[in-house]
Amino acid sequence: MFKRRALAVVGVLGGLAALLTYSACTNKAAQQKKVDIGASQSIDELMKARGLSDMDVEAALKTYVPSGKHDDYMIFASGGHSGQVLAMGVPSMRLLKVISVFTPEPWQGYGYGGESDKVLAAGSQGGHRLGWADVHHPNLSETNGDYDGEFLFVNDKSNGRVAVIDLKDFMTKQIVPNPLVGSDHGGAFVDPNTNYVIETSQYPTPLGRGYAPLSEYKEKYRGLAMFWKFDRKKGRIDVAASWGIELPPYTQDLADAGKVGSDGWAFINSFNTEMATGGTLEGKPAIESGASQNDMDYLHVINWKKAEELVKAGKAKEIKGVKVLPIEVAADEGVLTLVGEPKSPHGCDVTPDGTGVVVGGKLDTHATVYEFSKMKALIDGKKFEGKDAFGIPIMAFKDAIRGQAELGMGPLHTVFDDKGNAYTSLFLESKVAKWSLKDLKVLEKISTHYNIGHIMAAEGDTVSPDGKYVVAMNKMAMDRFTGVGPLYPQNFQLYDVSGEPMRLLLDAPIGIGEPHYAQMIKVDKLKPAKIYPPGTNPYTDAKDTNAVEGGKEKVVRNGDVVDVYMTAIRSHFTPDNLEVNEGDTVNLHITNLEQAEDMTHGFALNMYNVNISLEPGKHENVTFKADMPGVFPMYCTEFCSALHLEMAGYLLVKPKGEGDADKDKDKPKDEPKTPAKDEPKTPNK
Ligand code: K7E
Ligand code: CUA
Repeated sequence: MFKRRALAVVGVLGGLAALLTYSACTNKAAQQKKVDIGASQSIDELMKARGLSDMDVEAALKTYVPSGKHDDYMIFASGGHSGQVLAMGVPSMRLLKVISVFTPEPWQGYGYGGESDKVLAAGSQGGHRLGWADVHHPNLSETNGDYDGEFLFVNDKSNGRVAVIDLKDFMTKQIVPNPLVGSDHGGAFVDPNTNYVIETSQYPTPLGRGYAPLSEYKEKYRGLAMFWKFDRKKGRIDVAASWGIELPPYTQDLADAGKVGSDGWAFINSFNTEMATGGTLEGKPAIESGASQNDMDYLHVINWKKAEELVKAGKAKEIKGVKVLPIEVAADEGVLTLVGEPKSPHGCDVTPDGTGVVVGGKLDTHATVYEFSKMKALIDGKKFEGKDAFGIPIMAFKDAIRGQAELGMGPLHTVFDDKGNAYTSLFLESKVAKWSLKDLKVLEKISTHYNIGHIMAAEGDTVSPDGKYVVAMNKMAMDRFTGVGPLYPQNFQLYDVSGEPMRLLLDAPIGIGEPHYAQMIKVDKLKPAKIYPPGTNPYTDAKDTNAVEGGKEKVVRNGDVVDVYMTAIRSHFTPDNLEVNEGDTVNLHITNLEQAEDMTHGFALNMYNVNISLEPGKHENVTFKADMPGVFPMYCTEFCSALHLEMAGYLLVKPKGEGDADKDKDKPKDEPKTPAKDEPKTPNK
């Protein structure tokens, strides 16, 4: 025990280990008592006092990142129903930022009167402004199959949307609602050069979201694989250049893009090929049992490069303005082919070398590894065992696979390391299974606490995974934490997979939920900005046309529209007092003149629901209708200086009939004021 610990310590913190002068073969207790760590307690005494084992101390040494030191990796994790994305450091598992994506977030001034309102509004579906999202799968942009640290894409399962986050400033720049589907799941996944952000539907609905009774499910309901064209230069999805492939009304699930030799292909697992629609009140089986009748569902194998050509050649039909390749065309042209998947498939992960596709099975004990070259040969040679009800060719299962790995109960998702190993989450067994891609044999298993869903590894789904760390994203936490009521914390568990056996290092409850997928990137690939160039509008990535320079502040009135050109700098706004008339439309153009790191000012206007964040150099445009007369303090919401509390001013909204705010300025000071009630009501100009 002692020897192992000493070695681990040397490995992790060589310097400290040397200082502690551990030795593998001496009398431990006597030696260690001498180790003074500066707080009058030896490590042994500390361990005893805190009830820590050797393994606990090893885990602590492997994850502790001293103040001022930075983590090696960053996790981008789905925030689940919160609609946000979490950025966390590894190995410390410290939460660095909750990136606001689909849901308003006050600290970042996201959705409270500024430019971000337009991003959120663009994410409306069917004219409804949506107040939440169910984020499932964050995906980093890739170049040649490796994370490049430039962009992050996430999907909203509940409302069928995809968002683009720019990692220059960790801000959401675009939300694209899919006008065709009722929900999505597979995606957002990118191809190895991020030509496309791929989004695939989950629960089938009529494409375009029209009405059709459930009795016409087979005829009218459909799935969709959407290929959102990504314009990397602009950093936005080019909606007009995007297109889709119509899919049968099976419930498409996870998806992944091919890489290396399988680049140009995409794979989607599915369930409910029975096309069950429930009807529990009428005594029909629930979808859960209706969808579990067949022994096999279908992996969808898609040649998207070919689909792209066919769309360009005019073979698509338009639904709600989106070009969609019909099932018949996709089936006939070899764009869409099916192959069986055992027992309630879940997960769909392409191996780092692009030769295999790993699919789990929630009610199975195996993960199936499909061999891309075999499937390609079957498709090219048109060797099929039949067609489904929609005329889509089906490959024989046994001819399409490399083999099956017997892993344990309920394998879901799989990630990879740098040594040819795969790590699969076992939901029912609450374990991670490490297995070899070479012979599909299990090497070891380790417990999670509990009911692991997704799993992530350092650079784990790139062409060159790093190994080192694996994180389990658990569905339950049970006995892990101090109670916070019946809704338990969501828990990430960090594992060291650099050697054998795997080691549990740390629990990280995240405060929001329920997260699904995450990706982990080496931090040296990220190049986030520290400040914005003066007057930058982050939503155009350019200097705003209304950007304000110091000394050029002004108020311009045009009828009942008031434009305020304002600056913020420690510790005042200029102008700091505004007077408008009830009913005026007020446009605030605020530039933060600071160019010093971390000198963010906030701008809050109470009662008007205005709250924005002004990072150094940032410009914001806020519009509101001054429909509430009265006096409204406006102030800076970031503690920016010793005189931060003094960074304040007033908005005065003069009630209708009390005279014009501008007109009053010209009146001689000594003119007696007429009480409002005596004045004739005149509309504001
Ligand atoms: Cu398995 Cu939406 Cu990726 Cu959750 S899904 S776990
Ligand atoms: Cu600016 Cu507080």
